[in-house]
Amino acid sequence: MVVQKRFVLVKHFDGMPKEGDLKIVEEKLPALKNGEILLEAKYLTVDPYMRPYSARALKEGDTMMGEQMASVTESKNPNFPVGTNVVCSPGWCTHSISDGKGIRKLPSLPKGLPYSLSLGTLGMTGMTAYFGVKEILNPKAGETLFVSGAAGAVGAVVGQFGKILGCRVIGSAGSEEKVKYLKEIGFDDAINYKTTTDNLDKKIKELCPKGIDMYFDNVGGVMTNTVMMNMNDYGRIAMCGAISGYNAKTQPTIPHVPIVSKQLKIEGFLVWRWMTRYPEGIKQFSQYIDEGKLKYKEHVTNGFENMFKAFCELFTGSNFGKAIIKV
Ligand code: NAP
Ligand code: FER
Repeated sequence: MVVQKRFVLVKHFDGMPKEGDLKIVEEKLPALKNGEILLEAKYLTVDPYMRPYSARALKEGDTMMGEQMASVTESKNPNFPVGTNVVCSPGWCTHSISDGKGIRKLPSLPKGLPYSLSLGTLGMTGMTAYFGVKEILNPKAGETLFVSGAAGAVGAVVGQFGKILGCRVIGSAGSEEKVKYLKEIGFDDAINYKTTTDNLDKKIKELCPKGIDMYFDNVGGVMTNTVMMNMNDYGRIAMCGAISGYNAKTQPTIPHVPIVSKQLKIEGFLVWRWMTRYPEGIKQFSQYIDEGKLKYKEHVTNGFENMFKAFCELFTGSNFGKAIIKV
């Protein structure tokens, strides 16, 4: 008999997620029926989308949603023998029972790369960078790309991919340590937005002397308004996320003037649009990692019980790299 631990939404988030919004529930799982498998989580992921998405997709009492990398520990389904490694979405739980539908089998990864990468650079966040850059921005060599949230799971990959494609890449992030890291992984320059408040516009102009052709937006808010003011005519914006507003009670207004006067093209997107094309992006990024062209950084929290703490850290910038929970 296996005991499942899971995080349940006690109360919808109001402002910053806080203690008491979630609780851990323990429950014995039933014996497997024919066609079913028992999955044991090895790595789980916390992602910013869980904050806005929970508001519209979950009821109080539901299990928090999300992906995990898991192994099959018992099987009554010949397609998933014991030991099969998978990515699945049973939510924030240690064990789950599945009939195998909607589960992605993982190939063995080269050169001892951690399986947690299937939740990051070789998973949802990496594919956000891959398809967001390739399909929405479609960069040309020599163009200037600005990335906000640049030291995060998506942003760091966007910037490195932009460099591989021959762009000038400038990022913004929330600490000196993150700025230093961005330059180490190949960004041409980076801005610490927490210390560049009054002179953000001046700093952007200094680092982007030819203006900004493409903006990959992860944060929204003041950063986005200021970047928009510095875009070239017909600039393209991939609107990926707006974490600065996820806990806010009111939403900022759209800066109409630069959008109209610079004739910007803004496209929002969800990575799930390209779910069936993940193998293409994973193949390309695995190759870049193998060639040393793409670096990855993970922020690993040990212990399932600490998952909510890891989630809250996303909104203070305490994570430095893809936030992963190792069970
Ligand atoms: P992440 O960047 O690894 O972690 C979140 C980071 O956001 C923090 O480390 C923090 O970095 C920054 N942040 C937090 N509050 C902020 C604020 N008020 N202003 C500016 N920055 C703030 O997370 P991620 O997984 O890569 O996600 C980044 C963005 O992409 C999010 O907006 C997310 O919703 C979006 N996303 C969209 C899709 C899609 O399909 N459209 C898929 C995945 C992710 P600092 O230290 O730099 O502040
Ligand atoms: C994200 C922010 C919001 C994201 C998804 C959403 C996949 C929204 C999804 C929805 O409402 O369907 O970072 O990443």
